[in-house]
Amino acid sequence: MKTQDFIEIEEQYGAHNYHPLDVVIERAEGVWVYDVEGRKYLDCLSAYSAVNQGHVHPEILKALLEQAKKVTLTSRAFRNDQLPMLYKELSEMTGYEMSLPMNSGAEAVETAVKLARKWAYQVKKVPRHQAEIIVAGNNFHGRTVTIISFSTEPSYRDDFGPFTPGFVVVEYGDASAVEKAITSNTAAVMLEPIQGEAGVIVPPAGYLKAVAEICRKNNVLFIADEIQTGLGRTGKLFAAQHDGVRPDITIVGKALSGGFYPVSAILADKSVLGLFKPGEHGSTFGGNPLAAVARARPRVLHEEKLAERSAELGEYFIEQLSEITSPHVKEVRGKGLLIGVELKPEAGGARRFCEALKSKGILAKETHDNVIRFAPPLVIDKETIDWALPSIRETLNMT
Ligand code: IF1
Repeated sequence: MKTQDFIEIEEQYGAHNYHPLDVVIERAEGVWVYDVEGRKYLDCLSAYSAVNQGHVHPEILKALLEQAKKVTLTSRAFRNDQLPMLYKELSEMTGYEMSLPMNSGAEAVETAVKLARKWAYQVKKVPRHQAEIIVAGNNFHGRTVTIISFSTEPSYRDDFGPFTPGFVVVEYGDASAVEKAITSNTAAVMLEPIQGEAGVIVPPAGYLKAVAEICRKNNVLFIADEIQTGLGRTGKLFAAQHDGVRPDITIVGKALSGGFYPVSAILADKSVLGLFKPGEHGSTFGGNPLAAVARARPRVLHEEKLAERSAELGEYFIEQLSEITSPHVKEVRGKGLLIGVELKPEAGGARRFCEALKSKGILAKETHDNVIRFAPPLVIDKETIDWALPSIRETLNMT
């Protein structure tokens, strides 16, 4: 079957909850993906930063296959030999005392919301069911009803009410707005260290540090959603580290499993994560032995110095993109290999540029109407970036 055949079947039988580029991928390796007609593309999305270490990484594949032959799912009703080791290795890698594994990023965000509320009632003595969590405008933390209850994007929330109460939205990047929004009922502040979906919005230097200090002074938990920015993507293990901040709760997902299998987790110290008692939270697949792939991922991150690569090659990529003269580009921004090219409103939207890039063998995706996101796997090399630049330059100069 050809590309169009697959598209027609997908359009007929599948819900239309996405508007994907018309490329039908059948295999991938490293930074390259291949469509059903044998065409090769440079992946500049990395499945929204879930494939940081490159597609089908052999070491993670090996871990997955070996485990899949032994046991894939025990549930948490029993114990298994992979979960304790994952807990230990996550603690050693991140410095947090404990973790709680889930599956999707949204589930981990929901877990963090529940934990922050529990901490408010049991530790801070906030009156039960009065806890407030401060979030940022233009946030993206997932698609569950509670999470979209605090989204500011109409298309993510309009037809999905009634909404979960207990959230206060403040302007991103303004620490004083956080301070003004804190009340005696505030349990936590939850932020993306860089807002990915909002268009790779990098906050002012010192913002996260100021928010963390405000939280500390006001006995409020600071929660960082590092599902997209974490695990090397921005040039450090966690993006919050660029501001020298250690959040009370860090949420990870996506690249935690290298894109092989949905594995997410929240990381915290015992004083917070120790509050969950048996039976109060969980999921069928959370912490299953197949999540052992998540044990291979940190090894790869460390062994292949992916965070360092992201910092060095991200700086180069941003520098080269910034030097492109184009009538359409408003701003190039980002950190590490999480890069956004914002186009001027008169450029006619980022989608047509992504379509043009596809025709040149580069897969990038628009976020919000005017931003092209460039986020290739962290295993990309300078030669491949240099290969892509002429096509990107040509595309950014199309009429
Ligand atoms: C979609 C966006 C990116 C995330 C952060 C939690 C989650 C995500 C910071 C939830 C997920 C994905 C979801 C996917 C597209 C993609 C996305 F455009 F939607 F926002 F990356 F920017 N926190 N982001 O980025 O994790 O439950 O998906 O595992 O829903 O369209 P999830």
